[in-house]
Amino acid sequence: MSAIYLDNNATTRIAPEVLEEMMPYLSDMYGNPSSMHTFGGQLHRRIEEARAKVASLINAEPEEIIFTSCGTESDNTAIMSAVESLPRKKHVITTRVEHPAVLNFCQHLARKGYRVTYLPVNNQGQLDTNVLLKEIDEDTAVVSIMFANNETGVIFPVKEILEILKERGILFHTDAVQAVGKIPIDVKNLPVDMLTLSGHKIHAPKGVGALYVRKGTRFNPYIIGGHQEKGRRAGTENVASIIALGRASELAARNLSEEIKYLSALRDRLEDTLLKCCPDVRVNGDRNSRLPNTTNISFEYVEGEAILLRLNEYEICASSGSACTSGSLEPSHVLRAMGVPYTAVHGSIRFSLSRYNTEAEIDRVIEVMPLIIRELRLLSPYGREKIVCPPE
Ligand code: 7TS
Repeated sequence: MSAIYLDNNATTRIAPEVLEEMMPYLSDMYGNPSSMHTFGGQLHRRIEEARAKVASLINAEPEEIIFTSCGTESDNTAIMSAVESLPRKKHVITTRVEHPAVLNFCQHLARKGYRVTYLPVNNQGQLDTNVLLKEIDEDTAVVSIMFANNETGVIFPVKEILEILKERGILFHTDAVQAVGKIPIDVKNLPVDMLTLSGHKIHAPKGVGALYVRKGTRFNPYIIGGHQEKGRRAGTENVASIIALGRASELAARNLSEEIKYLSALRDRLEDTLLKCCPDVRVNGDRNSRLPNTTNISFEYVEGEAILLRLNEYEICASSGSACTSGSLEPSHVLRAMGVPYTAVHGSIRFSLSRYNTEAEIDRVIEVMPLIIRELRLLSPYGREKIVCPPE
C-alpha cells in the first residue's frame, strides 16, 4: 500500500480526469488567450467554458466568476475591494478562527488604521450570530466569515449571518475554500456578495482560485495591469490551471451527493472507532454541522507532532490541528479560540479525507492509531498526573 493521504484540507491530489484535460495547455496549446491570432485566441473560449463550470458548481452566473492565483489572493482581493468600495467606513468584522489569508490581511488593515473586530466562537467552534449583531455599526464596511473551518470542518451559519446583514449596506464575503465542492453551495439561495474558492482543495492544481462577485456588487481590482478578466484581475491567464479548475468543478458537482455520503461514512467510522479504542480522546468542533470529510481529534496528554511523526513512519499523512509553522509549537489559534483545554490542544490531529480514500486505508489508521497513542503515553514525561500547564 502506498502512502495513506488524509491531509486533503491542506491540498488534494489532481484528479486524473483533470490532469488529462489540462495537459495539452501545458504543451502544444501554449498561446496567449488575448492574442489576435486563432492559435492564442481560441483559448479564450476554453477559459469561458471553464468559467461556466466553476459558476455552475455554486449556482452563479459565469460573469460573476473572476479567476485568481489562489484562495489567499481571492480573500485579500475581496476584503480590499470591500473597504475601497465604502471609503468612509473603517470597520471590518471577521472571526478569530479564520485562515491566515483573512486574519493576517485584517491585521494588515488594522495597521493601516481600520478597526477590526474578531468575533469569538463557542466551545463547539460555532459562531453566535447575536454577537455579530451587537458588533455591527454605521462604520462597518465588510464582514468576512468563513463558510467552513479548515481545522475542524465546522460549518458557519451563513444564512443567519445574511439575515442580520440584510439591507444594512454592509458587504459580506465568505472564505469558502474548504466548503466548495464538499457541501452544496447555492449563491442564489445564499446571496453572499463575494465568495472565495481555491483549486487545489478540489482536485485541481495549486496556484489557481476564483472569486465570486455578485452582479451589481461594487468591485475594485487588487491586481492592476492588463485588461484580463474584464479588467477585474490583470495578468495573463493561467490557462491550463483555469481549464483544470473548470473540469474539477464539473466533477465535484457531478459526484457531490454520493461523495458526501461516502466521506461522512468513512470519517464517522474513523472517528467513532478512535473514540472507542483510545481513552482520553475528544472530537473538536460541532459534530452536527461539519464538513463530511474532516475530523479534528485531540488525544490528551500527547504531543500532536509526536503522533504525526509516528503516523509518518507508517506512511500515514495527517496534520496537526495546530497551524504550526515548522519548528514552532504554537498551538492552534482555532482550538484556543474554542477554549479547548491545554492538554488537548497540543494533542490534536486533523484527518481530512477525499474521494480517493478507501475503507482499507481507514482500517489501517484504526489499527495503528491506538498503538501509537498507547506507546506515546507510556513514553511521555507527562504522566497524566504530572501534566503541567503553563501559566496563563
Ligand atoms: N482559506 C482557507 C479556509 C483555507 O483552508 C486555505 C488553505 C486558504 C484560505 C488558502 O488557500 P490557498 O489557495 O491560497 O492555498 N488551507 C490550508 C490548510 O488548512 N492547511 O494547509 C492549507
